[in-house]
Amino acid sequence: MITVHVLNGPNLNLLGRREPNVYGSMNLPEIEQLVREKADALGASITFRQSNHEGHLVDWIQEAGVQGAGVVINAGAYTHTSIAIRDAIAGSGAPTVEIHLSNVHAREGFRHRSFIAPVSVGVICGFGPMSYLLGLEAIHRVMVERAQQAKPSTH
Ligand code: CA2
Repeated sequence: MITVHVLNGPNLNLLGRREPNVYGSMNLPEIEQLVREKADALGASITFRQSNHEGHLVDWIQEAGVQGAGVVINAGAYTHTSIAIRDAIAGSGAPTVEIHLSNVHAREGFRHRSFIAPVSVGVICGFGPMSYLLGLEAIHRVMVERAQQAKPSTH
C-alpha cells in the first residue's frame, strides 16, 4: 500500500483562528479529515502531523524516506528559509510535493523563493485546503507510476 506523510510546519496549528482572509476558515483538524477521506478513496495510508520545530520536520522527512513513503509538505515559513528541510528531502529520497494554502507568488516577495521546490517533484499553491487534496493525489499518482516502472516487464 502507498503511504504518504502529510507534514505541516510552523503556525499552521493557528489555522481557522486568525487571518481567515488569507488562509480560509478551516482549521487543521478539519483539513486532516478531508485528507483522510481522500486517502481512503485512493486506498492510500497516511500520517498527518504538524510541528512548529524545524528538526521535527527533518526527522519526519527522514522517517518517510526509510519507510519508502511519499511526502506532502506545507512547510509554512520554513519553505522560504530552511536548507535543513531541503537537504532532508534531497537526502531521504522520499518523493515530495510542496503545497501551500495561499498563492505565495501573489504575496510578498520573500514568499516567492522556495528552498524546497527544486528538490520536490512539484509544487501546488493557492487552492486553500484543496491544495492538500491535489498534493495527495499528485504524489499518489507519481508513486503508482514509479512502482509500475520498477516492476520487471512480463513480455
Ligand atoms: O499558504 C501557505 O500555506 C503558507 O505555507 C502558510 C505559511 C506562510 O508562511 C507561507 O508563506 C505560505 C504561514 C502559516 C501560518 O498560518 C497562520 C494561520 C493563521 C494565523 C496565523 C498564521
